[in-house]
Amino acid sequence: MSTDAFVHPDEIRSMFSSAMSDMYRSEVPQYGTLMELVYEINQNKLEANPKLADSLEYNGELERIDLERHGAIRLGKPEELFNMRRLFAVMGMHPVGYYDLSVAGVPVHSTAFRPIDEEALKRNPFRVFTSLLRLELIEDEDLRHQAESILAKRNIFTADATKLIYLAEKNGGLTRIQAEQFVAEALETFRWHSDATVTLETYQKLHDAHRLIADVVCFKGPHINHLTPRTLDIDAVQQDMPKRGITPKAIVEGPPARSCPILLRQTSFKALEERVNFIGDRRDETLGTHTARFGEIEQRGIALTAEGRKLYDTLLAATRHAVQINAGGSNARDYETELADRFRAFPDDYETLRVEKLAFFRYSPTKAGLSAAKKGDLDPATPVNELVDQGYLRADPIIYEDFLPVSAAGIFQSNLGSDEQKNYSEQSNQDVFEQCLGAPVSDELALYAGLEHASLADALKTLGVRKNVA
Ligand code: OOG
Ligand code: NI
Repeated sequence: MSTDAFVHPDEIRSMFSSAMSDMYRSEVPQYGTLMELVYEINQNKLEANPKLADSLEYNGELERIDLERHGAIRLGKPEELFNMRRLFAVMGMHPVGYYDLSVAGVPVHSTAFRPIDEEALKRNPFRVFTSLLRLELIEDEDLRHQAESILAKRNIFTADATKLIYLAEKNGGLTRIQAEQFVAEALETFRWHSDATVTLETYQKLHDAHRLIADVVCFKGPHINHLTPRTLDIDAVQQDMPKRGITPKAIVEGPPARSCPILLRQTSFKALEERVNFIGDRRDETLGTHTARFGEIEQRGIALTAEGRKLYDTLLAATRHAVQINAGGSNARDYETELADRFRAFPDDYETLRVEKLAFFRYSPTKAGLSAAKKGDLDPATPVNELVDQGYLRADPIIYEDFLPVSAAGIFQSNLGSDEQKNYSEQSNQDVFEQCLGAPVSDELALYAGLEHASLADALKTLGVRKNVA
């Protein structure tokens, strides 16, 4: 390879994700503790459950488990979102999905930047949940204008990062030296800055309007606010966290524990109170603090079809209607019981999930299928379900790579200081979000459906069978 060949975007993403993890570990020590705990529990789970280990290995997920994490940032103005899309594109991360967080009384809407194709996901599935502040939801007009003019003055990207993004777009990639420089420069945007851009008084005014507004508006950049490792057993991690001095939020967000995990389960904890220097503070004194950064863990399960997702949303809404968690989280056990009861209506074996088309699967021919095809024993008109029953075709869960708005709302809420659940009416505005982004967001369901179709078409072709779905 010549020295000026381009570095693959997947490799730049891995470099960036590992640099980010190192930075976060040094900024937020509890993150390191959490990583150790998650690693130990994942090892135990794999040892105790060889079937799970085999299936992860077969699907190319075993290698990515320890690399796997997501982060989150909150941006202040459209131009920041537009340029963030360009920055993430350099590392093969693209906007997928639209999340309206006004449902949680949080004035943001969001997308996830993530790799899209299967190979890229296998190499490194690093994702960043990215929110844009919706200043139009601030009622006080003066305060809104003040926030706008503070944000107008800042540039969250270094001059060199901007230049390297431009070069990557113009030349179609970055050389090794440019890629290394890009990672170092991009990291600057995500770093914590303890110098605020405002006085304590302005901070407090914005904070009173909404803590999140102060977090976005008063600092030089969109500090990464958490990095989340993927665990294979979230209940075990949640249970062991207090032993390591970490206090998790009252409940695990998302579906209940199941033998076939679906979608995403998450829990978080408050990590750090930062000391902040406000404008006008004397050099030798620190008057204020700000809580921005937290920790989170997640467990991922199978991606659901539109129908499966509808069932999930219905059961979750019914649970939340029946039991609302109070601010202290003292009725968390009632919520968990209700959730488990309601979700008995959701089939919990892969075969039913597949046959009832509630979830997405990756198909591949088995050894028996290949040898039957070779011998000419396969009737080209055999329906898919029969091929599976006969052991000629195998179906593995496609993992959910995205986020859940109600869970995200719970995570936001908990880190803004309360476990109380709030159910607000929606104020989605995907069009405006996409205008700011300068591109449409991909539809996650279409991506999973595409993966399933492609794998089935490939498998059937190899087996020499026509597509007969039923
Ligand atoms: C993002 C919260 C959402 C998740 O995993 O759902 C999130 C934030 O607090 O900025 O990270
Ligand atoms: Ni998160």
